[in-house]
Amino acid sequence: MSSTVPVAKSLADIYPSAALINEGPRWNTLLTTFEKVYGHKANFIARSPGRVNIIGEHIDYSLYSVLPMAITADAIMAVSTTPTADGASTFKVRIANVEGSKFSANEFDVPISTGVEIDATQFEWTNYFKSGLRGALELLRKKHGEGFKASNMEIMVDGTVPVGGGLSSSAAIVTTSALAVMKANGQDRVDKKDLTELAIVSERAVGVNSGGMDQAASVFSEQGSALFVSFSPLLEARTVKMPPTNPELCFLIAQSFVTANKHVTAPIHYNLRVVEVSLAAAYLNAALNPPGTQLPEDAGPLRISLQGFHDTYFYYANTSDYSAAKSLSKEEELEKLVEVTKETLTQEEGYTREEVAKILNMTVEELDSRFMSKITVRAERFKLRQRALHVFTEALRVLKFFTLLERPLHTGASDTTPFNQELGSIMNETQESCRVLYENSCPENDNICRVALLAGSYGSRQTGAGWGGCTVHLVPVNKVEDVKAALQREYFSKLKLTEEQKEQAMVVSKPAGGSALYVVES
Ligand code: NG1
Ligand code: MG
Repeated sequence: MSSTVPVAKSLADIYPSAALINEGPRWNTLLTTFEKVYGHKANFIARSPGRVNIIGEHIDYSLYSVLPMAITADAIMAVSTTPTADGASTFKVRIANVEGSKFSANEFDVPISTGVEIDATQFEWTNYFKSGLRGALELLRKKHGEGFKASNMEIMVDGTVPVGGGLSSSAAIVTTSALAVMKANGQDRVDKKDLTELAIVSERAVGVNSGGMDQAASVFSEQGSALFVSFSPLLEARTVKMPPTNPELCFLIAQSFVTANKHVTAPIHYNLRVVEVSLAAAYLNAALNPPGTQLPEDAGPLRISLQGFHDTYFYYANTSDYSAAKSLSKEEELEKLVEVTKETLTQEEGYTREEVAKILNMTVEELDSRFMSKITVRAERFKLRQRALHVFTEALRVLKFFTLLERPLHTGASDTTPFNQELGSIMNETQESCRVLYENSCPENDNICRVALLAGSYGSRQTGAGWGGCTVHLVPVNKVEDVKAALQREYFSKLKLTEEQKEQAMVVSKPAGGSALYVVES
């Protein structure tokens, strides 16, 4: 896998062939709109896609591996640059959107030394650009030191990832923005890992304390493959091909049209889960590791993760057990962690601040300041048992799914139905775990999954953060029409959808490529 963002020669390098018929005209419109608005040609286009997560939900911020794939829908930005005068302390950004009536144009001056201010309390579409810009500037200043001179930028944006739909429109636009700023400032070879890491940190600055799955999927994906992403000990991504099956499989993506506004609900949904799993890690550490064990500081939002506990637990496992622990596979370790979690975190009803503080040997004020000052949450009780059980079992499901894809046992079989069913049932278990243990599903998503399974899907689950958003279904190609018809009849026909929503409601997406640059011929 190349380590720098590729420069595409043609759109066929980026999109699956079926998508080219729409994407060609769309890229042309981007360039002609750019010229109409700014009166000259763009120099280059930056592009990063949305993603669908195949398996591994809500475990990236606990630093467990996940398995997403990039989709065709993406953000594209046409850009032209001009140098700033010698000694200038600011540079100018003009930014507009092809859908000018929905997203109004904006321009602002950026202080080179401090970057741009972002008001995260205002929901403004250019905030995502600004957050990518800020991250990229930081990296550029680090690379070039004080003498760094930034260029003025003129930008035209077009995005096709539905907003609030669980397909990560935010990561698509933040990574595209950061990539555009890097390229505009002379970085022709942008390191994928640098880009991913800066996009993760940048996106946290706009309000949600996410893991790094979306940004990694957006940057690293390659056409035709899913992506196995690991976060610990270091960020790593490798492509995974779907093995040939009979019947052939595809992923159907179905929207629920329940919009999860993460920025508003974060204190009771997403960010609360981030806090809960860190509390669970701290609790298990205090209860099970030798007294005084510090969990390793890691790259998770709260710098303490269940993966960190996992590592120390098997490292310290009583000396008598140690050699046994050493010989366990990753799968066996996770099974063991499920067992000890059940024995240790026994309170189904959750834990109060007082209860957690007590075992951590700190005051409630100290607990608040350590875990809840950076991230605001609203809760009386923290369901540590359920959340930790979801994370450990989900991490195990990812490994099982990945192993099946890498080593399909059916080589040569004329009918792979049992194999297909096995993949599907792992996805179904994820949905059940999200519904019951992580409590991030919603009745609409449960219903969509039920209908799809009855109509012939092997595996159905919500994908992404949940509480609405989007679902993904592993469907044999010869059943796609049946599943679509059933969903149409039982779900979509009961909603009042706009024409645009009708188009987005159900999509079969082949894995697309990740971030790319395209240089416009002058
Ligand atoms: P969505 O909301 O689908 O973009 C979020 C997080 C991911 C991951 C999933 C749950 C952001 C930007 N992304 O995805 O990192 O934690 O939820 O698996 O919040
Ligand atoms: Mg998002």
